[in-house]
Parts: sequence; structure tokens; C-alpha cells
Amino acid sequence: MHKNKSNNELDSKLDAVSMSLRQSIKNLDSYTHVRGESLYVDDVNARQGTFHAVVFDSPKAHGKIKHIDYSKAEALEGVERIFTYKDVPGENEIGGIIKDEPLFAEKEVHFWGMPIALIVAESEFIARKARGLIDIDIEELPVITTAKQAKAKGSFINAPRSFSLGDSEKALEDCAYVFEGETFSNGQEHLYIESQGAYAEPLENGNIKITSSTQGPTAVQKTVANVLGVAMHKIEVDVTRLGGGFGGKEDQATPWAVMAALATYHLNQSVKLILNRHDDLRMTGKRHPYESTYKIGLSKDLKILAYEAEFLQNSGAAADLSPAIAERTLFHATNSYFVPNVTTTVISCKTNLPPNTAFRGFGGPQGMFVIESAIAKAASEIGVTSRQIQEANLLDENDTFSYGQIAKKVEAKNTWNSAKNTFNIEALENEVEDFNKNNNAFKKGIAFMPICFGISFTNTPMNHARALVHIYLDGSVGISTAAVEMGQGVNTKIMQIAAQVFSIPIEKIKIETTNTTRVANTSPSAASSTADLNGKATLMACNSLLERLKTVASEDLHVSEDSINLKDEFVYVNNKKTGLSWTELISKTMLKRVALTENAHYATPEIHFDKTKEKGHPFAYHVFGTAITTVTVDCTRGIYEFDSVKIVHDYGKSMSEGIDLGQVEGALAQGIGWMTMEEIAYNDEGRLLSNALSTYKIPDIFSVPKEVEVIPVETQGHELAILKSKAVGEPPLMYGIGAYFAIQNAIKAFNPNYDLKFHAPMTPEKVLMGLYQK
Ligand code: LUZ
Ligand code: MOS
Repeated sequence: MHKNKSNNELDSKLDAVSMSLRQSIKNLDSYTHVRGESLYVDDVNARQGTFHAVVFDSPKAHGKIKHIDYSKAEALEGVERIFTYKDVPGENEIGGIIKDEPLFAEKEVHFWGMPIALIVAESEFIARKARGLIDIDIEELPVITTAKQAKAKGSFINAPRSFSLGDSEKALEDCAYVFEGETFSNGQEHLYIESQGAYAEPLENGNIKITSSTQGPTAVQKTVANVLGVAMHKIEVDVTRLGGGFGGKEDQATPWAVMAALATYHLNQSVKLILNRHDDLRMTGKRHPYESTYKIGLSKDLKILAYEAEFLQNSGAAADLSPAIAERTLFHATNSYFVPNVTTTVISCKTNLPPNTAFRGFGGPQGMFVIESAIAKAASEIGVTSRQIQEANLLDENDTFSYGQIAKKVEAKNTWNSAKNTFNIEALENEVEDFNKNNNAFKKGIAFMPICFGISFTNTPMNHARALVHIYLDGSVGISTAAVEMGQGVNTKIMQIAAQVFSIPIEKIKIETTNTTRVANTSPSAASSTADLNGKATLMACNSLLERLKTVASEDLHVSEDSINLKDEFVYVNNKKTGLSWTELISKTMLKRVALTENAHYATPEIHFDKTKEKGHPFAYHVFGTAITTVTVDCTRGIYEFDSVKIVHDYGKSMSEGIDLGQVEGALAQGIGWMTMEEIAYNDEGRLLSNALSTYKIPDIFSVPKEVEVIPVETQGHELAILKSKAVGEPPLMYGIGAYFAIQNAIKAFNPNYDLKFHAPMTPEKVLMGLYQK
């Protein structure tokens, strides 16, 4: 009881202290970024004699390897050695969830771009040249590129999973309206600016250090150890920062690090392996395309009484993270709505594409697109607006999700109503209507997009983190956690926590690289949870140190511990400044031989999930929000421009307002890109056609909305969020789904015969076809 009380007091003090920092803090990395001084893997000062590696990959999507002739490549001057599966001393296996993915192909190839060998040479140029000299003979086998084809052939990754609540079949019988249909959402290329890569260097006694561009240093360490057949303690993985991850480096940074380490293992020399853009696009997996079917049942007053969906996930040629991503699709299948009768099933379909992988939202966006499509379909058939159906079904406090969690601290209606009021929706809608009455060559469309995203790794055991905090004897501080900085600003947030607890300036704090020898057995930086998990561990470690420092101060000043607090680098007694400074206090603590280092472990409380029943309480909390998207479609050309996206977002109590706004804006642009312009194309042979930035278009400054307005909803935040500042990385991506439906509404305004199709992305070609569909 007493402990709780003092924690609460501490919390409110932190709140007060942090106000100005919350508002003014800049991303720490902005200084080195704008000066071009930030370090990435390729910037590592390579040792003298470092070799460079290039991956030789499959030129066919499916087949038996009949013969490979490496002789010409091996004979090329400057080629050191070519490694294949035969050179793997441990297990030729990199699958994380399911062991179904070899590092190098052995007898068969399963996707175009599947690694077969690693060419190691004096320079990347030579290695590339050697790659062109390898002859390979593949006996081709039938290629599956879509989930539907895979389902028809019974080609699956694992068993399907289903969530259910109530009795949807029975409920559908009593519905005034029942609609069904199909949807498709395409994949998405991560397009991190820093491509995949790793640098491995030999230490003594066969130990290897790897600098990797990974979101999951422990995954790299574990997989390297397994492939090399050595203990994990022989492998050290270090990450300074990533030039973007977006999920693409949660699992798929691993193979390149393993290959570099394998070459180092054999050659006892440093090896650098950096994929160029073409190789990266061809060899790595993307967001999963989904082909889905739905059935939605509504009452006369537009309540969704029943919802059924089957999600066919195009998983690619190996499991990778597909089972976990499939699971999150089910968790988010009803978005921010309460539906009393739900049956949802997801099937991970094995195809001959590169294994698809984590991408911001992690299957959630794919699930949410389907229910939004179902609502749009129902609205169009009934003759109401989607907004009316959305509004009639928003989640309320104590509603049950299909997976059994009771919704708490729900902000669905709050953000929705705030959006309606703040942005004067009546005026907006009238504007659109007037415009459409007076214009024929251009039409406007408007759409609402509410979001609800669960925060925690859905796999409960992954929700933990540790922090190692050193106070050096001059009063400066160094912090190590598992958090990987990838542009999201997590290092800045962790630094803020320490600055607030110790009340010292941020200049006195350094966030160390993410390194497996300092913080071990870590979960990846993913699931929007990095700041929560690592931040809470940091908070615990700093608080423990603070208690210790207070004891020392109280002994030194002969006052009670309770009367002491630290403020602006001085010790205060009963809120009066003393002469004892932070630096002197640290020095005194050292002299008393009291530890100035603390290691704390945080594991999210309250969460649990029973996979045998598919019920539980998997999420620490949910993040809510509502976006209103307005678009103008050029009805001659089919092109479109977003006039505005107006958002009311549930930040909780944002601890870093600039950083969090950046996350919302970036995620929105990325979500709009997925829904509108980013079109991944494979041909029937499984070759990636959109294999360059000339054929794959992501949003640029000209295609983002002309106006983005983000208003925080007034809430108290959530105790399980770090300093009540809610996770912000992934949720806002799903605001982008509104873009699809806004365009669709503009098409309908032009062409009343338009038969709604739910086939994303909504490219200008599709818009044109819709505009002129008879
Ligand atoms: N990664 C993961 C994630 O392993 N589990 C998750 O639940 C998750 N959610 C979002 C993004 N990455
Ligand atoms: Mo992720 S999609 O690596 O949070």
C-alpha cells in the first residue's frame, strides 16, 4: 500500500517536471541526421582486409536445382570463396516461429530471390561480377503466387485459426440486412532508406561481433549461434540505429547477418554484406497480401449484429512471422466496433513469393480493411452513409472483443465525437456536397476512419524488457536497453525518462548502442511497444538509483529521506535548495561504496492469452482515434489529391509531442501509400516486376495530403503506457485506410452506376475504370 502511494506521488511529480520537456523535446538524432553524421551499418569503419559479400539467389520461383557451376566465378581474380549450405557448421535453418526456412537453398528453390550462395571477394564490385559468372540449371516446378491458388492446392504454412464470439450463424438468420463480398489488399514494400546489411568481425577465441541493421538483435544472435553451431555467448550483436525498419527488419535482417558471420567464421576476417536496392527488393518479403471474404448482418437500426470473415494470407514460401501476423488480423478484425456475434478465420497460405513479414500494423490493417469494406458495401446497399453505420457501432466501455478482453478506457466515441465537433463535420460535408453539385470534371469524397489498436506483443511471453543504467562518477549517465532506434525517437524518450527522474539536463545522459552483451534475451523493437517496455524498465532502474541517492543525501544532510528531492542538479530538503549538487552527491555515493549501477526488468502485468480457447486479455491497452479524409478526384484522368486529413488521436498524455506527431504523420502517409499508390506486382512465374523505384511508387511530398491536422483527445492516458504516453508507432497507419473509401465516395459521386470494389491499392487506373464503369 505504502509503496503504491509513493509511486503515485512520484508519478505526479514526474508529470509536473516533465511538462516543458514533453512539449519542447526534439528527436536527439535530428542533430546528427541533418549534418549527415549519423552512423549506419555501411558507415562502420571496416578493418583493413575486410571482405565484401554478395548473395547469389534463385532466378526461378520454384524448382529443383539440377546443377550449379561456380568454377568461373571462383576463378575470378579477387574472389576469396563462395559459401553454400555445405559450409554451414550448425543448422542450415533460420525459421523463427516454424523451422521451415533454410539459410541457403539445398536441393530446391521456393522463391525468386531465395539465397543459394554467398560470394565473398575483395570488393563488392568483384563479388557482383562473379555472381554473373555462376551457371545454374533449375528444373522448374509449378509456381503459386496467390493465396487463393495455394488454398485450392492445399498449400498451407500451418493450421487455420479462428476467433469467435456469440453465434454468428444464428444471428445472421435474424438480421434485417445481410451482405457478403470479397476484398483484396496488396502487399507493401518497406522501403527503409537503409537497405538490409551487416558487418561481422572476428574477435579472439572464435568469438564474432556483428553490427547489424536489425530490430531484433537477440534474434540475430540466436540464429547466428544456431547456424554456426556455437553458444550464444560467442556472438555479440550491436546496433547503433536503423535507417528505417517498419517491421522489415524484425525477422528479415537476420539472414544477412548470419551469412556475414558464416564467412567470418570460416575466413577469420571481417566481412561486410550490404544489399543494394535491387537485391533487397527482390530477396526480402513484404506486407502480406490478403484475399478475404466477409458476411455482415445488420439490424434495421444499423447495428452490426453479426460478422464473419475468412482471411487468406499470402504468407510466401516460409512461415517467417506469418502465424503471429495472422493472429493480429483476428485481433483487429472488428476494428473499433462492438459486434456481438463474430466468427473470423485466418489461413496462412504457402506460396512461391519471398516470405512475407512484419510491416507496421502487423496484419491489423489487413483485417480492418475488410470490415471497413463490409460497412461500405452495406451502406451502399441500404442507402445510408458508411459514417452512419460506423457511428452506430462504435465500441463502448466494457464491451467484449471477440478474443474475450473487456474493453476499458475506451476512447472510440470520444475521438469520433471530438473529430465531428472540432472539425465541424457538417460544414465539411456541405462543402463536399456543394462542390460535387457544381463540378463535373472533379468530384470530392469524404470518409471517416476510426481506429482501435491493441498494444502488447500478442505473444504474451515476449512482453518484457531490461535496462542497465550507469551513473558515472562525474555525474554523467549511460543507459542501455533493448530498444532499437529506427527513427521513431525511442532513444529520445528513454533519455527523457532518466532526465525527469534525476532532474538533470539531457546533455548529461547518453543512450548507448543496443548490444546483446549489455542487455540480453531481448524482444525485438516492434509491436509499438518499444518505448513502453524499455521505458518502464528504465524508469524502474532510475527510480531504484534515485532511492539510493536519497539515502546517501539524507545521511549526509542529517534529514529524513522523505524530505529530500532532486531538482535541477541540486538536492532539495522540504523543497528548499541545499548546497549539495548532483555531481557532489554522486561523488559521495561512490565514496560510501554504494552502487551507481542498476539493472531493472519489466514485464507487462495483467496480460495473458490462452491459445487453446482463443480467449484472454492479450493487450495492456488499446489506442483509439478517428480520421476524416477528404479527396478530390480528377474525373478526366483518374488521379486524385487529398485535400485534408483531420485526425483526433489518443496519445494518452504524450511525453514527446513533436516525436509523436511525426509518428502520426509518417504512419498516415505510409497507410495512404499502401491503400492508394503502392502496387507490388509479381508475374505468374513469381518474378517481382515492381523491382525498382521507377515501377514502385511511394508517397512523396506531392502526394501527401495538402493539410494534415492532428488534435490530441483529452484523456488521462494509461498506467501501462510509459509516463501515460501511449504507444504511437503503428496505430495511425490505419488512418490511411480512410483514403480508399474517400476516393470510392468521390467515384460514386461521379458515377452512380459504380459497383463498389474492394481491391486495394486504389490506383488512378482503378479510379478511371470505376468512373467510367457502365
Ligand atoms: N511483432 C510481434 C509485432 O512479434 N508480435 C506482435 O504482436 C507484433 N505486433 C505488431 C508489430 N510487430
Ligand atoms: Mo513491427 S510490424 O516490427 O512492430
